[in-house]
Amino acid sequence: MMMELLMFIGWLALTGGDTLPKEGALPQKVTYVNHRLLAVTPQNKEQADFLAELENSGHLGLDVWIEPRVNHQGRVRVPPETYQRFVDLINAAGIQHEVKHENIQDLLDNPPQEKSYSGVQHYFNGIVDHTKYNDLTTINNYITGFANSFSGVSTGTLDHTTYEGRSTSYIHINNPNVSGKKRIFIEAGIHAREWVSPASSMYFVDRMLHERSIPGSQAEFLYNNFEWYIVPVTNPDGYTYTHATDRLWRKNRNTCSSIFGRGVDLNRNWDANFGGTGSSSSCFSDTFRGASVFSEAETRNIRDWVSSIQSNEGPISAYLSIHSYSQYLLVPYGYAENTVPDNNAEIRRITNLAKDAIRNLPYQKEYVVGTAPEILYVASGTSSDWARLNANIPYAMTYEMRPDANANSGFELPASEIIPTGEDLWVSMHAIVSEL
Ligand code: 0X9
Ligand code: ZN
Repeated sequence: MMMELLMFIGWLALTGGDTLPKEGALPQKVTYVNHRLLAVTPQNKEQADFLAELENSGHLGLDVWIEPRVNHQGRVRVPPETYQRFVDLINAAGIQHEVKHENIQDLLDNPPQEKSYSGVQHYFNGIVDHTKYNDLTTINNYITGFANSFSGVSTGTLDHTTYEGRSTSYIHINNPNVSGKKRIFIEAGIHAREWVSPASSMYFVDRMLHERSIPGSQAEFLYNNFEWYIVPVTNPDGYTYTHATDRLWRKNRNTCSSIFGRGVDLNRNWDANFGGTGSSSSCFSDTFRGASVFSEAETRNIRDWVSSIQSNEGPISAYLSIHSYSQYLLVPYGYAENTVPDNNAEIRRITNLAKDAIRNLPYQKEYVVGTAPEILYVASGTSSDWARLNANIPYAMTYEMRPDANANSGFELPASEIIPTGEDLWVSMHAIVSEL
């Protein structure tokens, strides 16, 4: 309680209370004027632990975009109010830093432009406008549009409505002329600010449906040999909030028992070492795990759909959770170091083929393969761990899409990179399912 009180006071100091909606007024947009993006590089375990402590305490309002690891540059957003304090603390601890952005609001107002990908064939032919980040209503309309325009597609909404009363749309693609297909589950948009996740999964669906009639195409192969279960926006409240109010919001919008704290990290709420390392019990934290396992409508939605598919239709062969950013392909498990499933070797073999497929595109992007503790951090209660551990799905993996971990644009990936990132997803998914 003392900790929560301290965090609350810290939070008031940071926001000045100005993000609270005034009665009768629309909530103001959260701004990031003079928030800096710092590259921070710990050189030993003590320094890395010190940074993690500063982050987890919540006192300085730090927002970690890339976790600082020993001899690896992390990326941390620091509010102006706590900047000097933070710099003093890390200087005293001997930790190096470099300012990468002086004013993150500038980055959000003027998203970076793409370098030109001349000579590369982009996919523009479908229903969806892939040249911008569409809002929830537009995405949901596209999803309904798929079912209206194509045979073998059914769409609908999942059972549980969210805290703010929204429904969650799904897409089920099932070629009625082929039986015995393997089942693939794609969960995207569980983290609100990771906009390229819903966008690249919509590209994937659009491309499969529009190219499946081309004889010998990859789309034809994907449609004829697999049954697809796809949730493009798993966190509709959070996604809406990032469009309307706060571009950098990560969690859902549930309230907590503590005053003013808001939001559960939906990728800490699953039954996979729930409550363990790499998740927080404080609602003020960006990794708040929630009051109890599966406390949230959004995680129950996926759990219940997966279990109804597995009991009524048959086993699911692969579960893919799509995030951004840092260009990682994270194999199980994330909840502890040196802990892998019995088919670890097979999962890694397949995932390395996915990595190669992405590198062989004209963009030649490098994605790093490993478990979360190996290349990122320990994270308990995540969806893909649950899929492998608890739902017994043989192949489970978490994608971190573009940009790479050193990019200073972070979640503001230029919209012109939606299609290239969608192609990363397309070729890697093709490589994965071909091996199942
Ligand atoms: O922390 C997370 O939830 C993921 N990273 S993100 O920057 N998109 O928030 C990583 C989750 C890793 N989980 C597993 N490998 N299971
Ligand atoms: Zn994420």
